[in-house]
Amino acid sequence: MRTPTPDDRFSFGLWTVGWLGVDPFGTASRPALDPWEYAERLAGLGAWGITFHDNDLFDFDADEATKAERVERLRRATDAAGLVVEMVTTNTFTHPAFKDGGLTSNDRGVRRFGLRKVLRAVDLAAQVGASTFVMWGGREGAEYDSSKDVYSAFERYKEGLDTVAGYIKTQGYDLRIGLEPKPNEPRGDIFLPTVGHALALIAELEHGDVVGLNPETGHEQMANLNYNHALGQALWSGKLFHLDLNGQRGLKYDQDLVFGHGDLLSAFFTVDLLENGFPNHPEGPRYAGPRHFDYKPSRTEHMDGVWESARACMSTYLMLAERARAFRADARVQEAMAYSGVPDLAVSTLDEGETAADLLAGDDSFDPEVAAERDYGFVALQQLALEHLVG
Ligand code: GLT
Ligand code: MN
Ligand code: MN
Ligand code: MN
Repeated sequence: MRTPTPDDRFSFGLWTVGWLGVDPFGTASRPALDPWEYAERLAGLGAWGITFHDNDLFDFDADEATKAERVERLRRATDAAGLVVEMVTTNTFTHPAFKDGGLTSNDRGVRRFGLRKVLRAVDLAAQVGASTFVMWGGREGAEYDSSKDVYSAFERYKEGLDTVAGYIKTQGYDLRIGLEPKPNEPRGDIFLPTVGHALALIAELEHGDVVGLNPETGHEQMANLNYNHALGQALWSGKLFHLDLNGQRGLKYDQDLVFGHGDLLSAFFTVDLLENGFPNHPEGPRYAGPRHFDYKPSRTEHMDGVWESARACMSTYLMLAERARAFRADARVQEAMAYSGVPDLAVSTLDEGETAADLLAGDDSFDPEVAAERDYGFVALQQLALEHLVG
């Protein structure tokens, strides 16, 4: 398999390779490096970009001078390594002040503090040239139904998002917000549990035009949902601004495995969609953003394993991309798709100008008994995908 290059536009959160293995049951299993050291190593592996939270770079209580010094230090390292900082986000989940949320905490003081922290991170994102600002509301939620007025929570969520999106516009920043859904963890239930919920909130925003999605593989799968349908609907809505690729096996805690180490067949179709577009609409809408990984190198691995896992994310993606291209180019696949009626779904159901009344008045020579006998051949088509995947 070829080595990744910046043209592949792979990017990593600094918190991914930088995860020390701290979990609810154990302390760190690896030493900490400085942010610029992670960045340099990622560049050496062929990554194109990095992403970070404000507090991946400087401590929660850092003074202005320290912040500026560390931002400058990272900037020198990324410039020297030819890395792009493509996305920045805010940590509104680690500090216990955020235990009931940042933008939707019952405590108004916390909400004002949280919003200020987000706005400062937006400035930082613009300063380092990021094009996406992710908002993962991991603490926006509840454990107990008695504890939240959900109407008020959505009023405050909307108010917060519109304040941030409006600020981006007023400042003239070339930034778009990517909301990241997740059903639970760390809260018992998180608001915006799925891509669909986030799309519905965006539709209510005043500045929704600059707000879209950052869907994560494992987060949709934790909700027992189909990640590729989530990506597809976000694309169809013009809202797939960014993504977090990783692996998850079933309904359990957020595993954040290496991309492909969860549901491999689903990962194949994720890459197929990203690389080849919709089968009936290869011209678009297409996802043109970074191939961004948000995973955790398992706690059992030391530093070699960290770099190995980052390499694995990229090489799995490249292998799947090659196989997905071969899948689409295979004449047997095109035939199977035609037999399955995949292209026919692109044809509008009504004739041009035809109304519901026309349809009702029209001929009803259609025989449902004949349609009932149709064979769709979906299994054969799927097996061709599997052949390409493992062949
Ligand atoms: C956190 C979370 C991720 C989000 C990050 C952005 S932070 O690690 O689990 O899924 O993408 O805030
Ligand atoms: Mn996750
Ligand atoms: Mn995560
Ligand atoms: Mn994520």
